[in-house]
Amino acid sequence: MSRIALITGASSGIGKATAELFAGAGIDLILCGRRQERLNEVAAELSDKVKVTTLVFDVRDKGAVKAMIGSLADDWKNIDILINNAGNAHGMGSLDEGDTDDWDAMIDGNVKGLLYVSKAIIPLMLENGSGHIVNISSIAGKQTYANGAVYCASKAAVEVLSEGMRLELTQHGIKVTNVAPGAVETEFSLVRFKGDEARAEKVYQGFDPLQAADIADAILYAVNAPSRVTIADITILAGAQSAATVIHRK
Ligand code: 8X3
Repeated sequence: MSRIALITGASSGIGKATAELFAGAGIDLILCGRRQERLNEVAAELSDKVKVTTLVFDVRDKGAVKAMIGSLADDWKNIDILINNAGNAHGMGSLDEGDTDDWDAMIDGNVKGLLYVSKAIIPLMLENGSGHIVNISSIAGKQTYANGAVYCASKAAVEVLSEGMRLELTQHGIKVTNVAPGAVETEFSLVRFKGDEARAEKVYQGFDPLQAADIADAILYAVNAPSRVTIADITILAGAQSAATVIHRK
C-alpha cells in the first residue's frame, strides 16, 4: 500500500522539491500552504504520478490548522509522513532595532505553527501505531549569528522540539528526523529581505549554493530507511560552506 505524506509549505522551495521527489517514489501527497493557486499548480504537475490533495491554511492560525486537517477524508487521515517544512526568516537586524512584527512572524510560524500542525497529526499517527515526522530546522538552529538571533532562536526551538518529539513518540513507533540545511537557494532570502532582489541574490553569489532538491534527497533517504533505523539528525551545508556564516566565495 502506498504511503501518505503531508507537507507544509508545499508550494515552493524545499516543500515543493520534496513533493516532487515523493511523487516519483509513489508517495501520495497532502500539499499544504497559504496559496491555493500555487498548490494547485504543484498538484496538477504531480497528480498523474500519485494521489494528491491540497489544504489551504496558514500554520500560524491555530483554528485553521485544526479545522483543515480535521476536514480530511478518512482515507487521507492515515498519514504516514509529516514534513514540517513551513517557516521563514523575516527581516535581519539587531535585537535593539529589530521589528517586533518580524519576530512574531518567525516565532508564530517556525515554532508555534510547527507545534499546531504536529498536535493535529500526532494523534492520527498514534492511532496507527506508526509514522515519521521530519522537522525542517536550519544550521541557524545550531549556530547563532548576529542580526539573526530571533530566527536562530526559532530554529533552535525546532531542534529541541525534534528531540522532545523523539523522546515521546519513539515508544509508539513514530520516528522523528531533524533536518538542518545551510545556504539553500530558494525564496528564503527574498522573503527575509522583504522582496529586495539584489540583496537576496547576493546571498548566493560566488559559490554553488544548495538547491531545494538536495534537501529533498536527504528527506527521502530518511523516510525510506528500514524500520530498524532512525535518522535522527541531518545537517547539510553547501559544498563551499563550513559554518552558518562562513562561505568560501570565489
Ligand atoms: C537558512 C540558513 O544560514 O541563512 O535557514 O540562516 S541561514
